[in-house]
Amino acid sequence: MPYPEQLKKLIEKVVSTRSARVERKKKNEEFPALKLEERDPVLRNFHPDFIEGTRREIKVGPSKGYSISNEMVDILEAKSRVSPDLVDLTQPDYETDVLVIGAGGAGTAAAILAAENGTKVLIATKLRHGDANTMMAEGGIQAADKVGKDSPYYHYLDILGGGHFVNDPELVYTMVSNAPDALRWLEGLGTNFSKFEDGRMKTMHGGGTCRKRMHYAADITGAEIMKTIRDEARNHTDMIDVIEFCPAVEIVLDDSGRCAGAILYNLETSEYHYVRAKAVIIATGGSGRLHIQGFMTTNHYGATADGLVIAYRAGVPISFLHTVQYHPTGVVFPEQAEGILITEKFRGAGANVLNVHGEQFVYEREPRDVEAACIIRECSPKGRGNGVPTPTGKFGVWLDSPMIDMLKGEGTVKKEFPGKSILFRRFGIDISKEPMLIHPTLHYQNGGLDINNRCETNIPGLYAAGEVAGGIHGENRLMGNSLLDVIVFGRIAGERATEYINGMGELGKPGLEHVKRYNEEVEAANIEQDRIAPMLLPDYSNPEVREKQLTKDYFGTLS
Ligand code: MEZ
Repeated sequence: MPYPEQLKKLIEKVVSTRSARVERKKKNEEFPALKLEERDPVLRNFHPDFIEGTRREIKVGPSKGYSISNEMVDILEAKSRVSPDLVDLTQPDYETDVLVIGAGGAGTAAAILAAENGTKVLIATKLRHGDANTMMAEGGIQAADKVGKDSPYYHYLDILGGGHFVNDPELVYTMVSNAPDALRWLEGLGTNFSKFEDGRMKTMHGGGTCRKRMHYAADITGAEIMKTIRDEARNHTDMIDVIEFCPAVEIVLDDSGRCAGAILYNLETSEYHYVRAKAVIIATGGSGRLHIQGFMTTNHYGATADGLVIAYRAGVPISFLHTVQYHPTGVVFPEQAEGILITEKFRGAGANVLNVHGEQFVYEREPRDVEAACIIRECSPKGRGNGVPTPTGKFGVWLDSPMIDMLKGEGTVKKEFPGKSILFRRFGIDISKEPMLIHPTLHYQNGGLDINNRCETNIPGLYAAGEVAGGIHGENRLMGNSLLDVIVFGRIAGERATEYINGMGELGKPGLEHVKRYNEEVEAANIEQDRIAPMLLPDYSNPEVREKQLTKDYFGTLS
């Protein structure tokens, strides 16, 4: 659907301020960024994490008493899909050395490294190999690889600053110091990064970065990386098997508390299978499909926190889940594309964010949480009330993509942003000529399972990597550090799991005693509910979910 007349009229205001804004940008006269002390009040008043009544303490499990989003508590306090006494674990349906649960970036990188180290791997995934948030990542992957101009040291400081200085320093150190190697590994496997004619990789700034270190493949970086590593994994036919449409629904532990595999649920046959494995790597990604606070999301349909639920039930503590990442720029019009990511790379390339009057109100490269809070403040009647009304009664602000061609030359938008150009063209909108209407969208689970820098959890033989793990990004992740996270920690998990199985001896008797205990704890806590988790897929036939998604007034929630 092209822009209707009332929006076209409002776009004229954007056009009227554009030339002056472009001239200022050419002279490096940037809109002032918020000072550190100015960020906090905006976050407290307008970031969804701070809305009262949206969190509660979890009453059961290893992190009992921790206050996180209601939607997350709902699934963590739910009961198992299986009746532990009825499951026969004497005859495994599959046997392997390492079971990798999840087939996005982290799981696939883990599988490749385990296989290269001589380990038999089974990847089990809920949907198809590559159906994951990695595939949908757009803007890039950070790595401080420009000797003399950048260093992992600056990368480290940026991550800590973006994460409000509460990140796990060991994890950050591990990620930034492995980043240049991770990038070389991807390139060596054939990832087609955008390059200059002389072969140097193109790089860009992201929000909160002090150096240009965002490497990218146009605006489809995640798809390019995922395609490359998926091909690589599938070429290890002798070492890696993949079973699709089989999500894991419980971890299995042996009688000495070590990980002994998992129970899978076959979505096609409705059967349960026991996979006996000497080690398990959880790489199930995030939780955007919980639609926390009714927010639209950038996430793929399988992002329902399954790995988090089963590892928590098995006894792995969680952290940093009290913060959630809302990507500042999700599509809010056309409605059919609601929630879809519009990469931060647009702002990295110079596109301003503008209110209904065509005025800039925020520096476009603030860290994500600050940028999102400023946009919500601009839209909210309790804030500045300068949002652009959409035909269905929502509000957004403009992302002025046509500026990019004026700054960097005609044709840049089409060349650098082919994914988004094609998407909007389907609706009759040319984003090199007209701005996009955006609003923050639920994007990333900042926290997750506790791991150390070897990707070990507190359960011997149980590893976690990627979005399911917490600590690396503190309370707010910066752009381009999630593709990096999945590759660095995926590779580490694969190597460490191999090391572990080589020295572990024989597995003991497998069981689901922990599930029984968890169910009893839920009952003893008088939690009134009949929820079952992992939820596996969001239920859009449920009016409660539909209502939240389609009709909830975010600004009402905020007030
Ligand atoms: O890391 C991300 O979330 C990312 C690169 C997103 C984007 O804006 O493109």
